[in-house]
Amino acid sequence: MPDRTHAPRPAPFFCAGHSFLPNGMLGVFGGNTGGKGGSGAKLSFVFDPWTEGWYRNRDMAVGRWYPSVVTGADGRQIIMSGQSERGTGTPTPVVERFPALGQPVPWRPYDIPLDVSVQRMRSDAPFRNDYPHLFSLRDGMIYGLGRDADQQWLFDPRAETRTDLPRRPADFRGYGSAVPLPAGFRGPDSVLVLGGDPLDPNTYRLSGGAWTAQEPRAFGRTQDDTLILPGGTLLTVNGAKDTRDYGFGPFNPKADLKFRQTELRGADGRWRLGPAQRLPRGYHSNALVLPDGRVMVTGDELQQIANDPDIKDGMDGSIEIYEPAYLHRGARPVLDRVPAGEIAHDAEFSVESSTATGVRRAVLLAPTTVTHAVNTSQRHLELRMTGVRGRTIGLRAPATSADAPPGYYMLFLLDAKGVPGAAKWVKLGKR
Ligand SMILES: [Cu+2]
Repeated sequence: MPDRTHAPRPAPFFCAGHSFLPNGMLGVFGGNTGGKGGSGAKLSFVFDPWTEGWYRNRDMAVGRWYPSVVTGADGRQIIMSGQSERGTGTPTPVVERFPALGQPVPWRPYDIPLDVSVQRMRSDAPFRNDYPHLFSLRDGMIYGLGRDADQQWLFDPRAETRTDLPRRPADFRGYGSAVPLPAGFRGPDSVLVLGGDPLDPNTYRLSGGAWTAQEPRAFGRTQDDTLILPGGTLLTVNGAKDTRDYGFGPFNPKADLKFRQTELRGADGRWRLGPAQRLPRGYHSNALVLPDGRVMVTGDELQQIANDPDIKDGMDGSIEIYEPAYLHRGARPVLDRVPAGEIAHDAEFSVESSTATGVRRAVLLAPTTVTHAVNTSQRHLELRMTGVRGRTIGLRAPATSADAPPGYYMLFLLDAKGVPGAAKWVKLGKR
């Protein structure tokens, strides 16, 4: 493992699927046991970010290499797709849930799931291609958006049924990003699908059961990551022409500039170019928003093969930090204190800020865990401000767990210029 201890790699969870649990831990499912072009592992793990420890749970019914996982409104995880234990070319239609109904949802950081079982669900998800985009939207339904245009499905996690969504306008999308669009005080009710085709710069929105073409980005690309920033702007980083190809042929580490080019989507839905990344990052790249408002960009294979002089150590070398323009517009709002305990949905609560009078917006941003451009957990919600008294700002939590699944969120305060301060973590959902 590329960690401080250099302990032996405990399990082959290479290219697994993951999302967060209400207790702040990460559920990680699947992997690759090797052979047969990639045999799916049945592994089920939980990662504890406080101790950086791993806990093993009972195996899934099927192996999964390249699965997707999403956390639903009840805090349980739904696991779909992935190449089965029989090897590449055998994506599993089996849908499983963690923890199984009847077992408690891990709620607090000391609730460590150990030896907990998954449960097969009655509905199947016969995706022809792995790593579908999965989202739990404000209606509590799970949206399964396959890479194939004709495999767009709606799953009811309670009734355990699957129904068809309309065919997506664009054809096959491989390793493009998708984002649940911010929807103000409510949870998201639409998804923007981007990337996945180097020849198609368009973006496509699924909303109200219908697809519409939206503003294009400047370039088509695959392997991109699109993040929601604290103010609701979208940021695309990373990208390639194809797996291990930045535009000048397979395994050529030279990159067409456009694959290093970041892009930003403002409130008007229009895209504009941001700065170029120092290095191109495509297959197995990664990106996330840090609590201080910066963006961390990392991962990739090809440029590291070419540029990492220590490649023999087997570690992915570099991290780039992007500082969005809002970090360079002068003083930032200060968030001094947030509730230490759990915040119930729809409850009023207060935070303390020494810059309270300048605060115009308060926002929850879910942490993200992304791989292969699949990011099921990011979510952006505005919090209603109920009043400011001195340093105290009254806020109201999102109405339901369908709007915002239980768990940890970054709480950002923003000023009139849209500048966010550094976030503090809050725990949403009260037992
Ligand atoms: Cu992979």
